[in-house]
Amino acid sequence: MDKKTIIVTGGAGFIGSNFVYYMLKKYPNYRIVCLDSLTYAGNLSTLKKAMENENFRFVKADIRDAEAVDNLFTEEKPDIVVNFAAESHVDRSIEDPQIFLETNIMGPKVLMDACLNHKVSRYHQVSTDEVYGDLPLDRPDLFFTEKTNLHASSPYSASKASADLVTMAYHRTYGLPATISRCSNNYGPYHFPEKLIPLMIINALNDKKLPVYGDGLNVRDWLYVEDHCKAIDMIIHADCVGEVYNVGGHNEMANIDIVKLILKELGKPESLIEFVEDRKGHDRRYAIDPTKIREQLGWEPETKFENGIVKTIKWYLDHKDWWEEIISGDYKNYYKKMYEGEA
Ligand code: NAD
Ligand code: TDX
Repeated sequence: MDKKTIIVTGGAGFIGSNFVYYMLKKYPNYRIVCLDSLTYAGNLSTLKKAMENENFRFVKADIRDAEAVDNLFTEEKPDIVVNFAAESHVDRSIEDPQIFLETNIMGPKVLMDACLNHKVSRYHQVSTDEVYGDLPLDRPDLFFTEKTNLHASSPYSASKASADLVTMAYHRTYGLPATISRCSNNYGPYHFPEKLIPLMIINALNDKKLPVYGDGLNVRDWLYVEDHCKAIDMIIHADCVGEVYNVGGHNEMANIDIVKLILKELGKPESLIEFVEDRKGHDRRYAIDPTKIREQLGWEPETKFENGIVKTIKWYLDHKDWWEEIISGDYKNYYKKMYEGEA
């Protein structure tokens, strides 16, 4: 395999860091450069092992900072740029959309300008199934395909849908060699504790209440994070400029069932479950049709949910230092405001 340099933005976050490790392992001759501004969601400790690899470089910078981005592109001459950097939590976007619009729309614009200026051969925008809005619970026959209209519900998903439109506009107008992937909900190691699965694992371990929104029947389509990394790897190496790929493994589950499963695995009582006020505009069901990526690129998910969730719970049991440091910091204030009604 030719030597390539890949800039991975947002590589100190959940999926980006998993992607960094996936690529360093799979392509020992690639140079992987992580650009991340280390927001509350970015963690340098997550990249500790990567730092020991001479093919890896970490650069602290903001994707909205055109000068910093341009300088990095001049230094590194990347072949490929994969953009994971984003504000990613729906609840935070409902509290305050501003930073979501700035980071998730203007950030990709800055990166794409740099890709054009430096003739980068691929820009990959990591998007989400949330750009399609939601599906009703009583129509299990319906799935999101790449042709489904964009119909975002939250400020977060609207910002991601906007970035998708801008990416496709750059492809058509300026010939940017771009691709987009729209993946379903990921789970696995290094998932930030504000998200459903890690939040429930950590609260259960601490014998704290497990806050389930609304009736708990909202459905998400869960994919083990490594399977998402594999899909992106396949896309960026395929001859498929201008294409959008949905990524998902047909693993739909109601939130309440996930929460009960976690409690069972940890031997904790269901009395810890607390139904709380619903999320505003809460999407009912997400479900991805992955036919296109399967047929065109041969992608298949490898990890079944029943194995992936056990592996994930074990990871959180084995990596208490990682999450204890997070929940004892600024995150504590977010938690109090979000779940305990404190200003
Ligand atoms: P995350 O919140 O865990 O990580 C985001 C990372 O981006 C952090 O390291 C943060 O420091 C960095 N970042 C934020 N703003 C930045 C900026 N302005 N400049 C540079 N770095 C910045 O997010 P995640 O869950 O890993 O999601 C990664 C990407 O995948 C996002 O684009 C998200 O929309 C998409 N996605 C996530 C999921 C999911 O289930 N988590 C599913 C589909 C798609
Ligand atoms: O405390 C909670 N209680 C609860 O019932 C939290 C945090 C969530 N939920 C529900 C809301 C959702 O129906 O669980 C479901 C999953 O919630 P999140 O983990 O916040 O994920 P979601 O809103 O589905 O969005 C995620 O998947 C798509 C990621 O955060 C996005 O970045 C990605 O694009």
